[in-house]
Amino acid sequence: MHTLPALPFAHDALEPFIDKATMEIHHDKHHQAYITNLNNLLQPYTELQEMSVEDLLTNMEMVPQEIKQGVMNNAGGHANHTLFWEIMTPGGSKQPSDELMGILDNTFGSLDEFQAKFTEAATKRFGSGWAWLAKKADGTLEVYSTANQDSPIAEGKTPLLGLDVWEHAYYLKYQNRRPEYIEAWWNLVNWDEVEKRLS
Ligand code: MN3
Repeated sequence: MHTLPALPFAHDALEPFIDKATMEIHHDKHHQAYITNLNNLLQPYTELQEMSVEDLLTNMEMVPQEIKQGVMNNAGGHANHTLFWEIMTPGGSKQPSDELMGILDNTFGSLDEFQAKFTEAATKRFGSGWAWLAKKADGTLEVYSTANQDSPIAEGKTPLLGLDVWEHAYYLKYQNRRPEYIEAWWNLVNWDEVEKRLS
C-alpha cells in the first residue's frame, strides 16, 4: 500500500509565499486522495501493489487497460506531489551551485533565461498541469509542461524541478492570479534538492 509521505516542513513554513490553509488542503487532502485512489485501483492486482510509483509509471504496459488511465493519473499525482514538497524549502536555498549554474547557463543561456522559460511554461499551461525542468534520456535538460498529473517519469525523463499549477495549489491565496503565485514560488526553490536529482 502506498502511503502519504510527511511534509519535510510545517504547513505554515512556506508563508507568506504559500499559505498554511493551502498546504493543509493540498498535502493532507489532495495528495492523500491520489494515494487512496491508487491503492483502490491496485486492490485486485497484488503483483502491481509491490511496484513503486516510478516502476508503475515506467512500465504502464503491465497495467491492465481498465485501470490504466486511473493509474496514470493517480500514480502521477503521487509522484508529482512527493517531488513538489521536496523541491521547496522555507525561504528557498540561496542560489544554484556553480556546477548547476554552469549547466543552466550552457542549456538556457543564463539562470534568468531559464527562469523566464520555466515561468512561461507554467503560465501558459492551459487548465491544470505542471511545469518541469527535466533531464532527458540523453542527459540534456528540458523545460516544458504537462497536462493533468502526467509525469515526466512516464516519458523516460527525470524530473528535477516541478511546479504545480492546478488551481488547488494557489486559489485560496492568489485566486485567478497564477502569475503572482509563480513569481512568489521562486522564493521557495530548494536548489540543493534539484542538484541531488541531477546527479
Ligand atoms: Mn496539486
